[in-house]
Amino acid sequence: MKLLIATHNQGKVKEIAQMLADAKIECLSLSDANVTFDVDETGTTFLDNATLKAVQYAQLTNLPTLADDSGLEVDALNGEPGVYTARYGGKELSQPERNQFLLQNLKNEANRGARFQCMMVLCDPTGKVQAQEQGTLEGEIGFEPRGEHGFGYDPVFVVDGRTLAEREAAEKKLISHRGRALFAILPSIEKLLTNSG
Ligand code: ITT
Repeated sequence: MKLLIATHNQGKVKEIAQMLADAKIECLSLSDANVTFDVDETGTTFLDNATLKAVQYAQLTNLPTLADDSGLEVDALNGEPGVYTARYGGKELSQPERNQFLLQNLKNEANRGARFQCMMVLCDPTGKVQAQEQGTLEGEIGFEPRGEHGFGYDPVFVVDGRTLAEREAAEKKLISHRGRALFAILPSIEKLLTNSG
C-alpha cells in the first residue's frame, strides 16, 4: 500500500518523496490522490496542525497518511513566526517578498539566532494517529538571500556560514528538521505499511 504525503507545499513533497524513495517506500502526493481540499490549520502548535492535517487527509482518502507541520522560530522575534510561518507578512506576499519582510524586521538586529521546527504525524487509513516525531535545525537568519536550492526560507537560513539554499538536497536532508523528523518516524511508516499491505 502507498503512503499519502499530505501537503500542498511542493517543496515539502519533493524533499519527503526523495527521502522515502531512498527507503523504498512508495508514495502519493495530494494531487496524485486528486485532493484539492485544504485543511484549515486552526491549531496553536506544530503538533496540533500536523495532527489536523494527518487525520483529515487520511479520512478523506482512506490511505495511510503522513503530514508535516513546520516553521521558523526567530529568537529576536520571541519565537515568531512559528505556526504562522507560511503566512508571515500577509497571505498575499510571494516567498521572496516574505524573506525580505523577515530581513527588514531584523535590520540592525545583532541577535540572529533561529531554528526550523518540523512535526510529523502518521495516521492509518481510518485517521487513527500511529506516530508523531519532531525534528529541529538550529541556525541563524542571514543578512541577504543566497542560493538557488530548496524552498521557502532556505535562502535566508544560515547553518555554519552557508544558507540551506546553497546546499544540494542530499546535503540538506542530512541536517534538516524534516530529515530528522522523517528518520525518526520511518520505522513506524514501515510497520504501518507492512500491516496494512
Ligand atoms: P501544508 O500545510 O499543505 O503542508 P504549508 O506550506 O502551509 O503546506 P506549513 O503550514 O507547515 O506548510 O508552513 C510551513 C512554512 O515554513 C512554509 O512557509 C514553508 O515555506 C516554511 N518551511 C518549512 N520547512 C522549510 C524548509 O525546510 N525550508 C524553508 N522553509 C521551510
